[in-house]
Amino acid sequence: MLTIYSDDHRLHHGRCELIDGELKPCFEMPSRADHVLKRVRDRALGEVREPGDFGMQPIARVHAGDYLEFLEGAWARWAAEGNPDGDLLPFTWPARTLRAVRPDSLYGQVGYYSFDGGAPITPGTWQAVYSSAQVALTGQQAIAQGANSAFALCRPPGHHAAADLMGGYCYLNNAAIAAQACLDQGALRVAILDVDYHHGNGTQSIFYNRNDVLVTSIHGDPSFEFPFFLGYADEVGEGAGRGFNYNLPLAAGSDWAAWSAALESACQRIAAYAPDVVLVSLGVDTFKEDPISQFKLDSPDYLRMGQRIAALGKPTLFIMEGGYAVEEIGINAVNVLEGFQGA
Ligand code: OKP
Ligand code: ZN
Repeated sequence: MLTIYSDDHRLHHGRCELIDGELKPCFEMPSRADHVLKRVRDRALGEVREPGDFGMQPIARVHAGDYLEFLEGAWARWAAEGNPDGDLLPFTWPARTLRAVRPDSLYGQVGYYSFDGGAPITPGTWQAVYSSAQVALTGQQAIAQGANSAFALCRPPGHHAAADLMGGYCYLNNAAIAAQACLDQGALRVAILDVDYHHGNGTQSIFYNRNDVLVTSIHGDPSFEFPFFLGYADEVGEGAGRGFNYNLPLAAGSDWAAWSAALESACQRIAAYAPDVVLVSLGVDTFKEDPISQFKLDSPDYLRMGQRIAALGKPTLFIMEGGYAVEEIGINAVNVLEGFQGA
């Protein structure tokens, strides 16, 4: 299987996140991608290729122009205001009773364009997230040119990013950008299977009113887990999109038995949709040792996950999302890919 990877991910390295009342080093760190790449090489999965550059156009098909302008320019504004020593992080949001106006100040705007305090902007964030999107688009191109599968080793991840919102370590929605590119190049139906432990609120929101992208997601029930405010089972899509969003929230402590039953259900929904292509938002933070998650999957389970996805029999693009048990992230992610190939 072809892997697409860019060293540019290293340009994004947030310092801290606030977790349990303490500032801790960001869980979403560069070594995550290093471990996955090393495992791809150790297992001789296939060629590792640099991304091409498809420019801003395919990104702007998904994200709002004002948001992209903000993201690209935010660090320079922060530095010009004399704050180059700390990451730019929001701390005030337009929650209920407030107005979702866009303030003039950078600090106000970073709240306006985010939904949590988990997406720091650093000097290299724009270049890293731009490259991460290009990695996904290069994987999409490989599929469009006839490959049966490809692995976009994206970092930063993307599935929490909405059309004009960052959050949950995500800035540009790599999976949504790739899905839209598939449609723009002639696909009629794209299915997204989000297996990350966290609900892909950004992906859901981007396609919520549409029936040309089926969004399915298996995740920690938002009644106890981040992102808390989206991802419930009664969110089924709206308007033309009604019936084309399928959430499978699971209880804390869910193991492979519970998880694989949800996967079976998601796969049956995807098969009924008869998509031209399947995009997998591949988070492996469902692992039992993940430091921020509460599912109980074990490394061999990821092989079975890949096998079941392969049984859909569709061209499949895997797009890296989460996974924070850094030592095992490579084993678990590549197990999915090897399970897919071996099936
Ligand atoms: C990203 B992905 C409070 C903790 C919030 C955010 C988790 C984001 C996960 N700072 N945790 O879906 O793996
Ligand atoms: Zn996650």
